[in-house]
Amino acid sequence: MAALFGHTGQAYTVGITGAPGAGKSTLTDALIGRIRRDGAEVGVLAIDPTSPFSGGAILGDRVRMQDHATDPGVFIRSMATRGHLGGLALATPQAQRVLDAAALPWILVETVGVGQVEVEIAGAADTTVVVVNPGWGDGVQANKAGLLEIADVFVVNKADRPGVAETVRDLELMLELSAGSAWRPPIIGTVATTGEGVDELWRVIGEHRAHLEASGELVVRRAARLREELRAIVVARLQAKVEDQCRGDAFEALVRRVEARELDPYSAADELLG
Ligand SMILES: Nc1nc2c(ncn2[C@@H]2O[C@H](COP(=O)(O)OP(=O)(O)OP(=O)(O)O)[C@@H](O)[C@H]2O)c(=O)[nH]1
Ligand SMILES: [Mg+2]
Repeated sequence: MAALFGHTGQAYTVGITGAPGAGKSTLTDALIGRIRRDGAEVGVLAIDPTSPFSGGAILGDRVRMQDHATDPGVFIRSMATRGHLGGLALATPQAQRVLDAAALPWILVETVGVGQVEVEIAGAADTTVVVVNPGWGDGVQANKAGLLEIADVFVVNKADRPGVAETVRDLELMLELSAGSAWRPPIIGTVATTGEGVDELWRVIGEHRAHLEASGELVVRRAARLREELRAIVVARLQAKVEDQCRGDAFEALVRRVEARELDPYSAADELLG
């Protein structure tokens, strides 16, 4: 990473997140096709935090993106957590950097938007696309999962199914309530399986990028992400140090002295850290 880092910072990252089965992989596949039509190269990270055994979903991603499997302008990598979510939160930006350093101008990151860590990973993109499906309460679910806050663009995918208008209205209402920023997330209907709406989605992603660049917010966002990442690394290192300190003979000896009431726990901690 030390060798690569100086070569990074050029790629633009688009996060694609939403509930399991919302059509994220199919949509990602359609976006790959759209990007390739412009002749640009693209890297894809499909992150699968849910299943520790994971064959299923990752194989699914491969199958769904196999149109592009032999295209040298497309690099697709699946990553699983093996039950260690925190590790994934640290590993994902590193994986993005490898693709960035390889001079891929676009990086798409697919994550399942459930749970705090996943949403955190999903939000660590330049543009975050939140995918929902038609049907009552889907907007509410996005809100509950914390996806509303990280959304730059909403996609109502599976727009070939009934209930699109209600879902759009639902999302609009919630955006109304949380309004206030300079960018209002647009809501795009798509049918990922046929490619319907994908051109418009791509256009809107471009608009959001232009907005971030013109307003200076892109620089601010990226700086905030680096700050958060550095902080997370420091916390992880300190945590490892703590684990190290709190075992072994010296630690056990202190526990015994506390047990014998020779020492109070605070003084014991001072002694250990000193
Ligand atoms: N009818 C319809 N089906 C769709 C559409 N988009 C995706 N699907 C189907 O929905 C299913 C799930 O699609 P995926 O792309 O795997 O969804 P995902 O969000 O990546 O799923 P996970 O990664 O497992 O969370 C597949 O059977 C797709 O063919 C759509 O626009 N309309
Ligand atoms: Mg998927």
